[in-house]
Amino acid sequence: IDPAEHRRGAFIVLEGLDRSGKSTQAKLMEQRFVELNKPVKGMRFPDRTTPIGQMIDGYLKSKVEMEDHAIHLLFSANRWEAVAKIKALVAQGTTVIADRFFHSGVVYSAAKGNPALNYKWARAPEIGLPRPDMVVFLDLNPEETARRGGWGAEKYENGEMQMRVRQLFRDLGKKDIGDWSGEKEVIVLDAGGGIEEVAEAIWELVRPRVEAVERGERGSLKT
Ligand code: FDM
Ligand code: MG
Repeated sequence: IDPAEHRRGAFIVLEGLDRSGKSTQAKLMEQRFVELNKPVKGMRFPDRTTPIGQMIDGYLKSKVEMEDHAIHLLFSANRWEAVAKIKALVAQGTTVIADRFFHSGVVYSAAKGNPALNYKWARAPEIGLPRPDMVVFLDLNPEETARRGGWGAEKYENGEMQMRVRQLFRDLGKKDIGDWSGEKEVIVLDAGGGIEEVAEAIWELVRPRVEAVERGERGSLKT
């Protein structure tokens, strides 16, 4: 096999609290790929442009009410509807950088504290989605993110919820993905520094993983 012929792209996800700098960092990471002449595509979840995404948008803006399980499944469906695109991009050698993916889905729903919607239930509809090659959680104290111009008026943008979300992400930082590799579900990165400093720290984590994908060491995208 000629590895160059079979080279897939990587699938990298940035996670973080609202106002943690995720979107900024996703763009900066994208630029690095562009500068290196590596094909790259940025995506974000929820993708509010689809019909399902518009329902989610209405929920987040408190225009419509939705039962906790129902909105959870819509967030998940919003990922499932993007799977064919993600797979096609990665297969053609394009690296996909996603601003949130299924870890947000599981964590935000579990953080609501609804006893009928625990972590295990929340994880189930995400089974079979492409598993990112790396998930970096930009870790910041919610007091700090609140200072950054504060949160808007969207659902979940309150201190208590953000605290619980942060704790669940930090727990995932200690959890193995459950195969032989010993990889963690999430890599927790201190995002308290300046924009350039954080960008550099992210790149130090991501670059070797991308290079491993390029060398064919990580096989095909796992589920
Ligand atoms: N969110 C995001 C969820 O609750 N579940 C999900 O599956 C995803 C992808 O939606 F509070 C939450 C996280 C956040 C809100 O996200 C909107 P953005 O990144 O701020 O648009
Ligand atoms: Mg937000």
